[in-house]
Amino acid sequence: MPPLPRSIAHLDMDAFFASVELLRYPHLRGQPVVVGGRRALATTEGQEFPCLRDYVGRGVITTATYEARALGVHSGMGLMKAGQLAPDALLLPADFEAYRHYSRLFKATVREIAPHMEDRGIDEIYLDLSALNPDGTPDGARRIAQQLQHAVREATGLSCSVGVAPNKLLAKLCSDLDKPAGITVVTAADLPARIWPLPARRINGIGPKAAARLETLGIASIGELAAADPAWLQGHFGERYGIWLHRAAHGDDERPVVTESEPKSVSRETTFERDLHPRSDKADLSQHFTRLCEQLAADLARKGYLGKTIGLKLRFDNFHTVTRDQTLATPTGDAATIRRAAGECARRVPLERRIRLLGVRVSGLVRPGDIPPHATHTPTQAELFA
Ligand code: TTP
Ligand code: MG
Ligand code: MG
Repeated sequence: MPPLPRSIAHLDMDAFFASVELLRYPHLRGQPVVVGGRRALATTEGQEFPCLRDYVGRGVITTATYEARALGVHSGMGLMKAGQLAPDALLLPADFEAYRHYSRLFKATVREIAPHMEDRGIDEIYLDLSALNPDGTPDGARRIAQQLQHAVREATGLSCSVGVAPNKLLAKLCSDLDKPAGITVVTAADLPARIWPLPARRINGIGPKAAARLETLGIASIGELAAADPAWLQGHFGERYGIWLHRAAHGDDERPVVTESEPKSVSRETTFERDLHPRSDKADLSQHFTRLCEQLAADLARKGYLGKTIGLKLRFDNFHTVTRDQTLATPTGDAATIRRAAGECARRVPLERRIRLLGVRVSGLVRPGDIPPHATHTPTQAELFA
């Protein structure tokens, strides 16, 4: 008998940073509010909060309430541009301390109901509900999702949206379909009717550039992607990404929900605004490369790790991706050491095409205290019995 399909949920908080701000300023509920900018703005006399129309600068929107989104503004949009669309929207500065507090709180609440949880960032998690919903019925999944939403609201005052599906890929896509405060449950049988009509870019892993490239090839919907010949996709997008696209469109994803909180690696990657040429854009590339290593070293320091294996990832303009790695004699957290090792990895890659993505990864992680001070030193008998 084949195993029952898994019941995987993706839970994502609604307009997270803005919703946390509304807990503090409940009288702003129902109004367009955006979070963004570097620092608090001065308010005009008589105003409690600054309005977008008063903003001058290059800041961008971090997030916006659904009332503000209805006016056309969204995360990533310049605040001045947003000010033209929603001049009366209120602008609040970000308070990451508060967001981290509510992030921990909602995750602890969910974990009490569904302990098989994977942390995916400040406002989202995956859950494996298979044990809680042993028959795998959509009704059972919906009941658990409702219970989760209720518990999160009780504990935090915040709303979230939940998608439940046979795997992570579909669950993530579904949690976004009925925001805010939505619950979307799909089974494999629902794929043609509910998933295939959606635009391909809804799939997590198909970014704006890949979506644009698909569109020029005549593929706009997930269904059209599913119908495309996998070999043809591989021809256009490289062997690995091509087959991944084919499988994703068929709702195929076996990745487990990983509960362990200890990371296996720490990585940073960046997709360039325009594809960079390994020779004519060498200086630019090198600068990005160094910055990536510095950010990675800062991530390691913040998380409290050193790592022994330095990995490099390059994706070319034809979407072909290569990785190389190098293992050092001793674990490091040093930006220059990481940069040097990753640079050596780069020399092992034939660089003949423009580069669209550059990534650096450090794995083989250890806590600094776990490294014996003289890892290579073997004590002598005399030392052992001293
Ligand atoms: P998201 O879950 O992407 O967005 P959201 O929670 O604000 O809204 P939605 O209801 O659509 O889920 O991101 C979570 C938080 O991460 C968001 O509140 C602010 C922050 N964020 C950024 O800092 N920059 C960004 O570009 C995005 C998209 C989010
Ligand atoms: Mg969210
Ligand atoms: Mg999110």
